[in-house]
Amino acid sequence: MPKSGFVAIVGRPNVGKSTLLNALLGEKIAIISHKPQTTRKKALAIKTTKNAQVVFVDTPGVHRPRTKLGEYMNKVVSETITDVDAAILIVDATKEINENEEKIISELSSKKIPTILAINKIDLIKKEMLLPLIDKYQKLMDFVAIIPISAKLNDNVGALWEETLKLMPEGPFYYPEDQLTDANIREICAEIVREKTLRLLEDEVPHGIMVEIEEMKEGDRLVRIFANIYCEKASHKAIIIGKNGEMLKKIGTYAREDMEKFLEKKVYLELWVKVKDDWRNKSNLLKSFGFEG
Ligand SMILES: Nc1nc2c(ncn2[C@@H]2O[C@H](COP(=O)(O)OP(=O)(O)OP(=O)(O)O)[C@@H](O)[C@H]2O)c(=O)[nH]1
Ligand SMILES: [Mg+2]
Repeated sequence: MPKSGFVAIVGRPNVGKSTLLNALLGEKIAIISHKPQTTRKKALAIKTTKNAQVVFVDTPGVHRPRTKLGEYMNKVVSETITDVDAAILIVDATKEINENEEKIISELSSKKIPTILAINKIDLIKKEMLLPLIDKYQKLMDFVAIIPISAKLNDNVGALWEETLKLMPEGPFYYPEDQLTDANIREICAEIVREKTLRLLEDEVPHGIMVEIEEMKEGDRLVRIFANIYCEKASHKAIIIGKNGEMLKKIGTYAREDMEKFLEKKVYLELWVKVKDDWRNKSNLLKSFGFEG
């Protein structure tokens, strides 16, 4: 009998959840940036071997919300935790534990979710710091295992996979063996554009950005993609476009390069910047962008 199950990847913002997801899969499914609150919706990464299928669920970082979108993001985490066979809690080895982690731990404990603690970014600390760190976390919850990793360098991610497998119940596969994610091509392309804005723009501007693929025309060798970048204010629009359109050009160039790798075809990309006033606080706009509930 094969094994199969769902595993939530949870933690506060910026600890490396999406980086780990990609490392586990060996493919770039989720976008990554050095800014907190990069991930907004849950995303599935499906890893299938001969005898097992594990569906990892990437989640937004748990934080103190300041917008309706933030509230939605936190809710996604709570709902995800309710519905999984196990969880991986990721913490950043260079950071002190804070109230967001305490909140997640109390939720995992009360729902009795078997949880592995992954202490990430160990490439940034001295080896002798590790034992005291493990000791500290051990006192917080009865973790199934504590595994130090570097998601970015793919260090010890294999050990984490082995521990995860041990927690999976017997059962049939949920998805076709060759499926890697539940996200569709349009969603991934929109996320690629958003990733570039997060990497290239400063302060609040990228957090107020939403990307929508308006049209995608696929030919034999070329894919034409037309996308809208929505932002919250006219002043943000000017920043996104940049002097002589240089910023938008940069965003487009980097995004196109990633899309070409992902789609394995040449891409023609056209980006338009539009303003949607304070959309992160407007229920109807959030809904139209797919942030349901
Ligand atoms: N040095 C180091 N950096 C890492 C490691 N893992 C992730 N990072 C970096 O940490 C930053 C955040 O990574 P993400 O994967 O986007 O973090 P996240 O937890 O998904 O963040 P949110 O989606 O905002 O909640 C990026 O700059 C990553 O390159 C690691 O093992 N070592
Ligand atoms: Mg993320």
